Amino acid sequence: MNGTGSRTGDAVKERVRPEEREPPLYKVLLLNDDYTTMDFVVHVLETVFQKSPAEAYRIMMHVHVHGRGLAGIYPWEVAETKVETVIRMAREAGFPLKAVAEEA
Ligand code: TYC
Repeated sequence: MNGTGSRTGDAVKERVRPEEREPPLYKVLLLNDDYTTMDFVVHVLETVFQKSPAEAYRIMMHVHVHGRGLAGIYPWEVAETKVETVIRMAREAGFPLKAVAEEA
């Protein structure tokens, strides 16, 4: 054995398979309600989810019409933190806005 075989074996075991190394992703969804103002939802989408004003308005209207809508897709810890941030901001502002994370 000249060593080539064992190197090849290692190369196979350590083959790069990006799709198997990605963390699972989670959708953060905003839910509609009758009390949270449209302006507040747009503000949340701009500040927590880094949406442009036009995109934030579009997502907010989608949630308003369809009941729920996608704010972003993130690894679990980021998604969970964004859900907590949305709910904290909403409660501090006196709104019942809800956000949930679900597997993408
Ligand atoms: N339905 C709310 C209203 O008419 C607006 C709204 C949009 C609330 C999206 C929540 O996630 C939401 N004021």
